[in-house]
Amino acid sequence: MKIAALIPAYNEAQTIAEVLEHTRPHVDVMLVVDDGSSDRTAEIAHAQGALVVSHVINRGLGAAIGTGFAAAKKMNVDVVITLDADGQHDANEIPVFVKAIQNGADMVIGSRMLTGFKGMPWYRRVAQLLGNVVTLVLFGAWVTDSQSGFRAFNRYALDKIEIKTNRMEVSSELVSEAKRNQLALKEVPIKAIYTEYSLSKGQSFFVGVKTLVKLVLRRITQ
Ligand SMILES: Nc1nc2c(ncn2[C@@H]2O[C@H](COP(=O)(O)OP(=O)(O)O)[C@@H](O)[C@H]2O)c(=O)[nH]1
Ligand SMILES: [Mg+2]
Repeated sequence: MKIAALIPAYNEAQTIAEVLEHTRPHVDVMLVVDDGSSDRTAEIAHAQGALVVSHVINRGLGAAIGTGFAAAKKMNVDVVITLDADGQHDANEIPVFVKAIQNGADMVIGSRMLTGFKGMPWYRRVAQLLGNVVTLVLFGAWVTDSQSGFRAFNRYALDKIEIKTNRMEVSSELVSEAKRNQLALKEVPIKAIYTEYSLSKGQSFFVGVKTLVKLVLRRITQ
């Protein structure tokens, strides 16, 4: 089974090397989609042995995941694991995702709620829960961590999922696509690591509101 890590990264030069070091032992291929970073993200990722695809301009998380899925399919990958480039995910948990796929899941979401939101600031918990409710109301699919970036997809899921959104809406869209395609969706508990760095760089309340509006538009026009 060929396993690829797909790491979307936007200006993560500070953390990408460490993320790749921890990811390397668990996968066959490391794919970094550098989304128009203006820092040394691409260069560092390349030096760490990752395959790097760069967007010329910043196109957003959804576009980056789309680029990564296309590359993974071309490389005939069996499983894609997405994880964040800012060090918020523990790559040592990758085998849990692979196991869930081996046990029959098409798509796996790492859920911070299943570990009791440990270490997650309260305002993030609220935003997180809101994301779940919005995903349920708009797309009729309930998951306990709709905004999680730690996920796994098998080849069947990669072939079925169509990503049409460009930015942070992609997290809810992936859940919606799982439902539309009747994918076997499983959740596994994950830790989330909140450092000062990741919190200062993370998405703001304003992005949350923008994402909500785009999701409503996506729902209306689909
Ligand atoms: N490709 C791409 N990735 C992004 C963008 N913004 C954030 N990311 C990546 O997506 C992941 C999660 O983003 P982050 O801002 O930490 O979201 P949060 O942790 O949910 O607040 C990180 O690996 C970021 O590097 C973007 O515009 N394009
Ligand atoms: Mg983050």
